Parts: sequence; C-alpha cells; structure tokens
Amino acid sequence: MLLLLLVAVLFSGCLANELEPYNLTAQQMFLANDFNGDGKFERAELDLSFYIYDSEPLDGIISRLEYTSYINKTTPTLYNLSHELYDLYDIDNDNFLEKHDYDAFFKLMDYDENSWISEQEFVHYWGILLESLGHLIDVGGTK
Ligand SMILES: *[C@@H]1O[C@H](CO)[C@@H](O)[C@H](O)[C@H]1NC(C)=O
Ligand SMILES: *[C@@H]1O[C@H](CO)[C@@H](O)[C@H](O)[C@H]1NC(C)=O
Ligand SMILES: *[C@@H]1O[C@H](CO)[C@@H](O)[C@H](O)[C@H]1NC(C)=O
Ligand SMILES: [Ca+2]
Ligand SMILES: [Ca+2]
Ligand SMILES: [Ca+2]
Ligand SMILES: [Ca+2]
Repeated sequence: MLLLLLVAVLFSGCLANELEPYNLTAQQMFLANDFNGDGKFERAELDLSFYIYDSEPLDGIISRLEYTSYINKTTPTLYNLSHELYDLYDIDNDNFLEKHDYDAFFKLMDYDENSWISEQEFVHYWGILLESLGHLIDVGGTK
C-alpha cells in the first residue's frame, strides 16, 4: 500500500525532500487511502490499498516479486524502499502477503486498539517510518 501516493508526490516534486515534512506526506497518504472518505482507515481499506499489486498469479496473495517489480516498473526510484516496506508488511517473513500479514500490520498502526486507524494514529506511524526510510529513495545522486 501507500507507495501509490508517494509516487504522486515524487512525480510532482522529484526530490526526496519533497516528502518532508514527513507528517504532511503521511497525512496525504491517509487521505488517499481512506477510500470512502469517512475519516477512518479501516481494515477493508488496507486490503484495497494492496489489491493493485496482485498480478501473476492473480491469487489474492502478493509475493515479494509481484510487489517490488510493480514498483520497479512504475517508479524505479522507489525500488530499494519497496523492499524495506515489503519486509515491514510481511510480518511472518515468508515472502507472501496474506490476510494474517495485513491483520498484524493493521494492529501495529492501531495504537488504541479500537479496530480502526484515526488520522492521528496513521500520521504518527507513517511519520516515524518515512523519517527512518526516506534515505532509501533514489534521487539521482543528489543526496
Ligand atoms: C507536522 O509537524 C509540525 C512540526 O511538529 C507541526 O507544526 C504540523 O502541524 C504537523 N502537521 C501535520 C499535518 O501533522
Ligand atoms: C528494474 O526494471 C528495470 C527496467 O525494466 C530492469 O532492467 C531491472 O532489472 C529491474 N530491477 C530489478 C531489481 O527488478
Ligand atoms: C539501492 O540498493 C543498491 C544495492 O544495495 C545500492 O547500491 C544503492 O545505492 C541503493 N540506492 C539507494 C538510493 O539507497
Ligand atoms: Ca474509511
Ligand atoms: Ca499474486
Ligand atoms: Ca507473509
Ligand atoms: Ca485506532
């Protein structure tokens, strides 16, 4: 999930520091992934945000290869980052993203354990994450 919005930000700016401030980027990601616009990021919306990466085979499971090659095709500058994100999502480290991985990843963001992610929870989680992974974005040797 979520790289889609990073992609949009990068295309408009083309520099890694366009992702800063990271909390603002995280906020935009929240808005983009709250598909029904009710101010809550819900478990079903997490599934939706990953749907796009499922290609070959089209089986509801996203392998590391499916995920990272999609990124490499669409935004090669995010290729390294895509591996780190995949590690994060693939909670049991078996190189396949499945329901139990999404369940566990969702819980990581749901600090108050009320089964939906508020904008505040989302921005908190992704703000920290982007800060720690931002250096992996390939900005063409300028940074
Ligand atoms: C981002 O962080 C800055 C500095 O802490 C703060 O002033 C700003 O309101 C935050 N923006 C969002 C969208 O959280
Ligand atoms: C990324 O895509 C390029 C161009 O399609 C390809 O040459 C390269 O092998 C790919 N790299 C990886 C690591 O998938
Ligand atoms: C991506 O990974 C390759 C191989 O580990 C490394 O050579 C390259 O510098 C990395 N790029 C970025 C932007 O971190
Ligand atoms: Ca929602
Ligand atoms: Ca698949
Ligand atoms: Ca897994
Ligand atoms: Ca919550």
